[in-house]
Amino acid sequence: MALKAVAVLVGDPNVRGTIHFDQAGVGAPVRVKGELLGLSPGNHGFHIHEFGDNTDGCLSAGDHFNPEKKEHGAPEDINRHVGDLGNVASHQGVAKVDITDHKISLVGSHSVIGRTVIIHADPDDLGRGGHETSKSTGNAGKRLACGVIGITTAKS
Ligand SMILES: [Cu+2]
Ligand SMILES: [Zn+2]
Repeated sequence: MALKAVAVLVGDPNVRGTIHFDQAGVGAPVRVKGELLGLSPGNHGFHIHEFGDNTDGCLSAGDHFNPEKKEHGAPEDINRHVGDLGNVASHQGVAKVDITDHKISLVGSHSVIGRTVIIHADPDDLGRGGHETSKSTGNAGKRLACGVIGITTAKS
C-alpha cells in the first residue's frame, strides 16, 4: 500500500515551500519531491531533523534524525544519518527538489513521519569539509525554514 506524507516549510519570511514524500510500500525507496522558493542561488543543506517540535521555530527540531548513531555524511554514504538528504540547488529563486532515498521511510524505525524537514542557509559539506561541525551537521549554517512531516491522503 502506498504511503504518503507532506511538509509545508516556513520560517524566514522570504523562504517557503512544500515537500511531498511518497513510498510505494514498506521497504521501498521514498521519493521526496517539491519546490522551495526564496533561497539564495546555489546549494543549501536539506535534512530531516529528529523532532516534530517547532515551538521555538526550526531550532527545537533537534539534531539530524540519527537512529543508527552514525556520523553525518552524504546521502550515498554508508556512514550517514538517516536524515541526511544532502543539498538542494536554487536557481533564480526556485529550488526544485526531486530526491529518491533508500534510508528514510514512512513506516518503521526509520520513519520520518512527525519529524521536521529543514532547509539551511549554507551548503552541506557532506561531512568532508574539515570544519568542527562537518561530522555532525555538514556545517550547513542557519535553519532558514522548516516544516513537520505529516500523513496525507493518497490523493494529494
Ligand atoms: Cu539540517
Ligand atoms: Zn546529518
